[in-house]
Amino acid sequence: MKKPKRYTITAALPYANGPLHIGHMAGVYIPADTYVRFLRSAGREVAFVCGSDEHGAAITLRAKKEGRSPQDLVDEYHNLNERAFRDFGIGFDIFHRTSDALHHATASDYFLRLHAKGVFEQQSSQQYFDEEANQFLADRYISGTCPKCGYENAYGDQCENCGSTLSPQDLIDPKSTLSGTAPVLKATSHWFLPMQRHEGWLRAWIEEGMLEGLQAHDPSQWKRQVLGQCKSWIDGGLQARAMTRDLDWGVPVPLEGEEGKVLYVWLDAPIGYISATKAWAEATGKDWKAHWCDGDTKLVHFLAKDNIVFHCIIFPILLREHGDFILPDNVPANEFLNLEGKKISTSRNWAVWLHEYLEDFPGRSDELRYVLTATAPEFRDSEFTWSDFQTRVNNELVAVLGNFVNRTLVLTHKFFEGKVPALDNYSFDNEQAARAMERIAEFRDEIAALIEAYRFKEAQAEVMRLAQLGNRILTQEEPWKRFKTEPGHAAAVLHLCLQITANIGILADPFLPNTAAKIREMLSLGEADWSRISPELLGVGDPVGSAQLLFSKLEDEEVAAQVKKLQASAEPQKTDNYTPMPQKDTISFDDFVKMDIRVATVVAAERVPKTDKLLKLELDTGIDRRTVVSGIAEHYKAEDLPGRQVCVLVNLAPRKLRGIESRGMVLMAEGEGGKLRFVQPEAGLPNGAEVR
Ligand code: B3M
Ligand code: ZN
Repeated sequence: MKKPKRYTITAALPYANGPLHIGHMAGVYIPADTYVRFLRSAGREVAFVCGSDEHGAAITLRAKKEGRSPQDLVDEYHNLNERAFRDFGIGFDIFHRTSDALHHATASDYFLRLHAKGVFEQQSSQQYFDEEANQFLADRYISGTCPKCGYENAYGDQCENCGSTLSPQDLIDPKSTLSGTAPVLKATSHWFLPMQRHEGWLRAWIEEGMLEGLQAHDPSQWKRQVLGQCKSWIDGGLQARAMTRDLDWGVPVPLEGEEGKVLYVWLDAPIGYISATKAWAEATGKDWKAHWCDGDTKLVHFLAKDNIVFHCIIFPILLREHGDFILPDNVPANEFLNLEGKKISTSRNWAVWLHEYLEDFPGRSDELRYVLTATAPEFRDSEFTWSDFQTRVNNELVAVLGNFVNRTLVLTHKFFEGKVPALDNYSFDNEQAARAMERIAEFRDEIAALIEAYRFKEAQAEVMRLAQLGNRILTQEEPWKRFKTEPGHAAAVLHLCLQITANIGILADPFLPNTAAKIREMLSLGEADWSRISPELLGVGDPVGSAQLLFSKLEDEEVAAQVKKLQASAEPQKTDNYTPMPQKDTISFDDFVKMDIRVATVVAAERVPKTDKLLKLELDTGIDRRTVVSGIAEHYKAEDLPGRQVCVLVNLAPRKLRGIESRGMVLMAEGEGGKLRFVQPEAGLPNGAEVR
């Protein structure tokens, strides 16, 4: 693949109806910023664009609830989030907004161009209508039970719990979020994008990277979970999707007779990347078209897994139908970050808000960057806990990186008047020290390759390995002890450690920009420039500044205060009218281990005739295929179960139920009102995995 002339990097536009939290940062914005910082330090031409996503039903909903206009709501959160991003150091070239007139014009023109080309089909459809509120309900105005995971507060377009992309009519027991009543289906007409027409080229583009017979990108560089989600969406059969909505807030449909309708938020929001680039180009004299229409531009979308389909299927169709635009080279989506054992939830106030972190820990944004990169959900959901945060800050940043840099500079002032000493042709005692000089180039190439592959967690770990190598050399060579008898040795060791420190001042820049800048300032190195990385980065006699403290330890009280604050602010989960069963008699461990519980996948499911409660499930237990009869028909639709992973007690004696031999029991949890929910692994596991 030839080297791109320029880069357009987008980060998912955060909805302007709430503050940013660490899940957003770990999932989207830190990875994007890390990648862009690397590109810039490597001298590449980059446009890094983002902005507030200010339309969509969720925003009008919240505005209604708070008795204020949508514009007033988005103004508050656009300003809050823009400030938080800036204070945290996310280096967008522009943080635009979709309520801006330039965006409205760009999105309207875009729609008109597609409409003129006959891309859309006008279809009347049955849309949910709230008779009490007397209005049609867009996806986010409808909540109900997710058919995939049973989560009761799923939205009509997405499930916050399992990340599935839904349509309103998938929901079980749909309710209007305006009036709480069950909505009725009513005819309305909208402009649909017939996505099914695009299956052929989409499949070739996603699975082989081929577009019009040319290799457009390398799918082996795409994350498996991204390819997997796209493939299952395409295999599931692409449907026509409404690209307009009955709403009074958004980009009005620019056609006669369509008053009261706006562009679907997932049509207008991605176009927000283009309007943001236009606004940036206008302000800087750059050429926005080069960044969106030139095949020598590499376009990369950073986002989290619940936005994959919109950026890998819907937006590429819109880009291709328009005809002027390039398609993304990669969409390295992250999974979700959980917090202290639970899903982060804005509605339940279970989150660490970015602006509050910055207030509570001024000047310590690098510490959060570091830990959120070290624990990033790059390939599976991951976990943030305050105790792990403290451990990593104290045992890695303070004890390794901070300690190494501090000792190196202090010893240079103590023994060599604060100047880089000569590296005589001294042979070091240990091979690591001798090899360290040539290994600096290896670290550079390894870290660059990992960043280019969007594997930021591993890339950052490599930077820390270099600091650990430096620490080990100091500890093993003990220059402070041998200075008197072997000044040449001490000079060589400190020369080497200063070169390592200087190179870390560049290598760490994508991950720890403030820390890296402090190191470069202490060594008068100027801006981070990847091409300058070398074992001779510093010259003999160069001045070495006095050691600045890079990190300070996190105290137990600081962390305890955060955990207390989190628990105090969290909304109690709606279990107030639920009284759990009393605990059963104590059993021995031996009793427990007699049970053999395995992870299994539902292969098929059907109602047991003439019963209300029974479903007949066909399970792949990893050991075998077997039938289990389960009393869940009042809680799940059979057709929604194939593909779901469940936990099964496999060594339960077989029983005949309505003439069917049932071999095992699917584990269910019973909630308030006797509601049954599957007990399932929190992420995919092989069938047969033992539960213990
Ligand atoms: N506003 C973010 C979300 O789904 C959504 C991204 C739009 S990027 C064009 O939370
Ligand atoms: Zn779900």
